[in-house]
Amino acid sequence: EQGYDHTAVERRWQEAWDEADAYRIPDDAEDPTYVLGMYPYPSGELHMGHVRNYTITDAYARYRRMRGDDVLHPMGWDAFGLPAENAAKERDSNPRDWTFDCIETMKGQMESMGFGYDWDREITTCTPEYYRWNQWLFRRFAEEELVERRDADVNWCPDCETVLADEQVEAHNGEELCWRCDTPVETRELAQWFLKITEYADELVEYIDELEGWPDSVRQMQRNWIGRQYGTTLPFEITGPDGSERDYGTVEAFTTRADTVFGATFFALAPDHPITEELIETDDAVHEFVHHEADPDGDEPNGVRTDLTARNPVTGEELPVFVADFVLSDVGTGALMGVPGHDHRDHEFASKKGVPIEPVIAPEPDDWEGPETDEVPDAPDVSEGAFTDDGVLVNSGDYTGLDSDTAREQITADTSGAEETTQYRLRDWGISRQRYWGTPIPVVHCDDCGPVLVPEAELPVELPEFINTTGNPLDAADEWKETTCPDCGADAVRETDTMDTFVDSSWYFLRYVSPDLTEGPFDLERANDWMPVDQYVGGIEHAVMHLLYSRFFTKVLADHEGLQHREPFTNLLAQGMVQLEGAKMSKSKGNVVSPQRIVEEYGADTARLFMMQAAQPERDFDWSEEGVRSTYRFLTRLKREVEAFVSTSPDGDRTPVADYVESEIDATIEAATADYETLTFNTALREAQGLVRTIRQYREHAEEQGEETHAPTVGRGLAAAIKLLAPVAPHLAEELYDELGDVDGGSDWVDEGLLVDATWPEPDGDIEGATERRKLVANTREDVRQIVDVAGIDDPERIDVVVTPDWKFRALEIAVESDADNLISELMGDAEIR
Ligand code: ANZ
Ligand code: ZN
Repeated sequence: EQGYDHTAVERRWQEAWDEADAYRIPDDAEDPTYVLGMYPYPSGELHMGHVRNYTITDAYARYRRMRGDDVLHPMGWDAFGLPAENAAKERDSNPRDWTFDCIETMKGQMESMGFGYDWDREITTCTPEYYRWNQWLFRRFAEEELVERRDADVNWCPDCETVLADEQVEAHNGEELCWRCDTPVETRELAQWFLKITEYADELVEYIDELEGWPDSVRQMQRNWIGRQYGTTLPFEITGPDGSERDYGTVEAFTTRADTVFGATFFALAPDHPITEELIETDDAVHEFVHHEADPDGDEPNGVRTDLTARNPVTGEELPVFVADFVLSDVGTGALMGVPGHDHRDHEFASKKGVPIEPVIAPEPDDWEGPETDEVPDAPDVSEGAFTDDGVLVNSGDYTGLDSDTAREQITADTSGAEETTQYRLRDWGISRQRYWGTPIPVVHCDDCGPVLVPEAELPVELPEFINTTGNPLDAADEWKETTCPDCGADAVRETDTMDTFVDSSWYFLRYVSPDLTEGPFDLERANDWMPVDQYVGGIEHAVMHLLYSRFFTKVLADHEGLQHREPFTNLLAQGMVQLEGAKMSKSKGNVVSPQRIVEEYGADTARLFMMQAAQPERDFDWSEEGVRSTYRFLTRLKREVEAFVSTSPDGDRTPVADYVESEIDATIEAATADYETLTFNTALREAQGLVRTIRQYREHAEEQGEETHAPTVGRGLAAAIKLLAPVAPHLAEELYDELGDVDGGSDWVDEGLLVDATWPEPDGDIEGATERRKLVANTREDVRQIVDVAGIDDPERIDVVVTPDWKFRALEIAVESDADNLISELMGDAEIR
């Protein structure tokens, strides 16, 4: 089967859109619909994931534009990051050249896909024009006390003598190795810069409830990431062995289950708790455990008993103190009370260490009416496993008989030193990266003044030339490093850490509103008008970090820079993966399908249409070459249908069948429009294709009857189908729309000008009628029998099995309604009945 010259068609219309400046959005637009795809990392070439992501935003942007909205649909480059630095080291070139080469390639590919961006708003984060505003924002955050410098662990390669980013550490058989020399990586403490996102933890978790345009899964992932928990901190007095002079005082332990305090049978400290660090010096077993045995990432809890005891503040009992690797130093207080009867991990640990396991919570009986009227239930058997639900307290002194909720409150209130505490899993965001290709952190270190912010007037602190060394090239850039203190003028050195690239992406959506502004990161008034992003689309892998950091930045800018929006993204679509034989496409698996090849062989329209048709955008789907070919055949057939219409200029009457086709047009428009509103492209496209089929059947039917079709019906129908396809297959749609205008009467169904600027089709007739009629379609043999009955056909037994809901039956129904006897027999005569 011959195809069509997709290359010529696509080139022609890309040029026409360019010439017409079709996607430019003027600065004075009032409140454009903001449609945004997550900007790509310029890694070399577009992959299918990009193509899917950007087809979704492009289709939606084109749809909104045809609905009459101003649309802001920009694109840019997340251009800093380690791969560029690695590539530069390998090739002995520099990250900048590599990055800009990649950008050029990918931009060309985007243009060949027909993505309609306002390229005047392009941003590239590795340019000083962009990253100076990262530095400016760092200053602003510092001024608002949202920046902190503190020690944190980093990966250190003793052989290369350099800090390694997490991505430069490779796991091999349980060992963490340096990516370049395979030396086992050590941990070192270094002063690092943090953004205090925890200050916003409450607001970040509470606003999740309002994000109704986000997928539930992403909302839940953010809630879990923030991990807010209500609980109690209880003070445990720690005592050394008999004769010990050392006074350890009290250590607080955080618990969400104060109701289980009577079941506490041990106490445990984190391997890097200050008391543990003291014990390492004096207690060989603790030393051995911390340095050689502790495995916080392991499946099993491990620990060692110390010679300390901890006094339970509620019962007065003395508990053995362990150092245990499942106690995390940065959670709660770095110490916990162990309740093996009611916590799985504690149970496993106690079983291993021979610590007693005692039940203090019983499942609440169904008819439980409270301690005043009922016997306290029996304690459960917890010897084989913990009972972890809330319930009724047993073996718990005066609290016995209370339910867990009440007990938690009372125990917290009654115990001196106990306090209600809210605990978060969220940590402050460490943004220091010991590498070159990122935004220099705008700080100077002075022996006298300490770390000093680089003054605003001296921004940007530009990256020096790249130096190919083993470590951080900025450390080796002596001339660049040596400077003077902005405060006292003494000799000083620059901070050589650069920022995490997630800083760049935390506010890039604001930069698009005024990409060339030199007075600030974004034009406030315009940002207030244009934000938030109405529809954001990207990969689920960004569900937490990028999307959480962006929310954090937006809130800080709302509090301190006058931004009138507290959330950046109203609607979020997390697109599914494009797979091959059920597996994610990846170079290592060798199952990558190149978008470029598909565009060359079948054209961008086919690639786009196939993807949007294959599945709902949120779903994963399998790439299928057969599916691609069948999409291509559909477009080819559509082109033929339009050409057949244009070349024959039919002149038939408006028959009942034409009426039926008219009502199909209306019903299709209504259904497809509703689908476009919710970005359910696959069903919208099925509608459009169904309409094309109906029109073809109408023509074939007329030919069989030796009649001609009604031109205004076919013209309107084809125009509608083309418009419904236009957001997804814009090039061929534009071509056919152009051809459709050339036929006699063309101006009745085609507007002047380009299709990108045309208006979305509207139903003509009584739309409710059309949709209703569609519901009445003869779906089953019974339906047809009824229709035939009403029509008074003599021999209903002729109908054995009814074919699928073919248009002829719908037409038949209309014929029946309008008593069109001739049509009825005509239709019945050649209906596909076996
Ligand atoms: C006593 C207790 C009894 C706890 C019980 C739980 C169940 P989850 O488990 O996610 O709800 N915890 C406290 N500090 C910790 C630390 N630094 N490292 C590891 N675990 C720590 O989180 C709350 C529980 O985590 C706390 O409540 C504490 O164990 C443990 F039947 O205290 B629980
Ligand atoms: Zn100084």
